[in-house]
Amino acid sequence: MVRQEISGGVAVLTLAHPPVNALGAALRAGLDAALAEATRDEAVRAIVIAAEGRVFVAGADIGEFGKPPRPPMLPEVLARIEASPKPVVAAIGGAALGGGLELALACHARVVGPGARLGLPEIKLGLIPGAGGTQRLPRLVGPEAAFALMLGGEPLEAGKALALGLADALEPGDLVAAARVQALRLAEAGSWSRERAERLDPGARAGFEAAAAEALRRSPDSPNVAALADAVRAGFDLPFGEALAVERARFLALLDDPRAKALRYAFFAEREAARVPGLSRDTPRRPIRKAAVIGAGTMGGGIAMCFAQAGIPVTVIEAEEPALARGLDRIRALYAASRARGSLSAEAEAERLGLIGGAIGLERAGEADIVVEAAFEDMAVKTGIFATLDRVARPGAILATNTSYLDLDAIAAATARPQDVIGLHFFSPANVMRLVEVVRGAATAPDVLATGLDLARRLGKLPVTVGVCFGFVGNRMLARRSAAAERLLLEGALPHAVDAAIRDFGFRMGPFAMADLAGLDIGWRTRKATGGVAPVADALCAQGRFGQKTGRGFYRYPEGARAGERDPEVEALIEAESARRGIARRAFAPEEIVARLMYPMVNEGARILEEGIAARPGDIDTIWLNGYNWPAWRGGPLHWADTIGLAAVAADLARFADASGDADLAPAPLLARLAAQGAGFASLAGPAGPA
Ligand code: 3H9
Repeated sequence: MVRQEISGGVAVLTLAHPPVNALGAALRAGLDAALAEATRDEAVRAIVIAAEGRVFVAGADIGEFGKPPRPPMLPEVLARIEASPKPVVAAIGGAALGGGLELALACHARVVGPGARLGLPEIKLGLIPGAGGTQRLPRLVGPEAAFALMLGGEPLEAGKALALGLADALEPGDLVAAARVQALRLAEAGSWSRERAERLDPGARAGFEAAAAEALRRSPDSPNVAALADAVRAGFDLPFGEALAVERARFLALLDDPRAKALRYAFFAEREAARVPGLSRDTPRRPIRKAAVIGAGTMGGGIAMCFAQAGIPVTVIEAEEPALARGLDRIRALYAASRARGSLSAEAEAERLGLIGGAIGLERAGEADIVVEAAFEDMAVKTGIFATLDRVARPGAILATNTSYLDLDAIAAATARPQDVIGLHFFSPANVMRLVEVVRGAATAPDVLATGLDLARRLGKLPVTVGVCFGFVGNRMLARRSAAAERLLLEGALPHAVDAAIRDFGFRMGPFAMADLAGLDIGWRTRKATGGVAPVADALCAQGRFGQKTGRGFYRYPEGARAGERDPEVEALIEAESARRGIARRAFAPEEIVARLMYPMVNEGARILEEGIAARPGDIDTIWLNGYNWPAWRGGPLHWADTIGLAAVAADLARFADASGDADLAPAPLLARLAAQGAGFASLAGPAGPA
């Protein structure tokens, strides 16, 4: 696990623990032993710690968290490195994250390669650095810069790390050779063991405190932001060793916080979602060199931008010139806005625009290796397009649809090559949202699915494989929430109260504000096509209230208003609708609103699992976390339901079903079974990592 090579007075210790050199117990022990040996060996004057593989060290082994501790603990190993009688230099070629960077910080110098990325991302796992990061980083780069890095959690690239003083040298060539030279230089100068400041510089305190106050103002309820500020503050108030103890205590306390557990669950669920039943590394892939997108609307344009960003030439195809011109103009405007904001350079903008072409007529899709249809959401329109694509697309091309509700198998049946048809359900705005539901049809060939997944990753997306059903995973569950929200309106809640309860739950927006933003006409059209009913939303649409774009929806949006305002007309309409149906209105507490909206979604998730539409609970949670802004620290709807207890969820659902007469609300068989066993969704084949 740790290779040791000694030559020219330098011991190079190479960490070799694939895939990411996570610092599990065995690697910690191996490193500790190798260090002790190198320290004893008189032929060794200096030590280099290097690593095999793309990643230097991804941090502590997250899978060990929550299990009984296995010595040696990382802080002890790092203390021994720091106190080493021989200088230790880290040679960092790839990512050094969390405990990986803390390891490098305990070394006496850091030499990085151009591909190095240095960061302390613990905050994203609901934690703070727990192996000296909150003390060693501020002493190296200053408390304010260190606090900003730990608060953001984003890694620095090599050049920036060098500029900040986090890295001592940037070596584009032989990294280990450069680290050896550096280590010998330190040994000769005898200056590696220079005194570490016992306390942080009091002159830097005001700047740090201002940044800490701002962070707490922005995240008043995040336990780890407060803990991070306290740990850094301890560096001003206490000697190094005592400040380390403060950090460690805060880190260990956070490990048990349910919010941190949910974030760890999500980390592993996301990675588990990459494992798709029936596929393997050996499944062949089809080459994707050119793409075509059918439809220059918001969705089609966003998808085309994803291809351009990945360097894949893409042709946007429309039926008529004005629609194409409008679509291409919209893309240009989005890029111009990014450039104005400073998030896109003029060169990158020109490069991307150079990759996006426009064309009229489906025949122009003939050269593409993949065609993504993003036309109007209507079965006849889609089958018409696919029948034509069948004629014009080159043999072996992947034919993808961006449908969000329609039956992929019916669309595939319009072609003579259903094995080449797949769903790529992007979320809006497609160039921003990370999630893609990759829909596997009954006939989709394994190499087509594998290529679709790879392509989504190439586009910077997070693909999750789903099966065919109305709305797939995300929208099918969302439909339950929308129906429940409508029902609540009729029973006595008002839009602003429902939205407030859902925001307090952790969503950035409530369902009604969200519907106003998306446009109420979208759901209206779908309901008309599918026989769905939403009494309040339908009545609003009948009055031309389509949401923000018409200035009126569930809320009203006076000229210049940033958020919607309560609208007495809407509230009167809702009350009239209740009266018409003979429903006695009553008040709802926020907890009841949450249960009424979320439990039916959880129930639908159970049905989705039972039908095999999603392979595992973690896939469903990954979809909700990345496509619907489910609050990350609640770990996704099914993980959240587990934290409540499925027996309680099932009992409430049974009550809702009785009270409403809606049999769909009764606990799904899988949910009822798990509840009866006292088990949770986690007991099903779930994410590999522990919670
Ligand atoms: C920490 O360090 C706390 C300390 O302050 C205090 C300690 C006392 N542990 O992401 P990938 C697995 S907290 C265990 O697909 P990539 C991952 O599950 C930690 N496993 O690769 C996957 O397994 P599988 C702070 C880990 O190339 C495989 O490695 N560190 C860990 O897209 C490949 O992962 C972080 O938060 C881990 N730490 O990205 C960094 N990391 O193949 C977390 C990865 O079985 N890691 N695995 O599904 C990352 O951000 C990315 O993995 C990385 C590589 C950028 C490194």
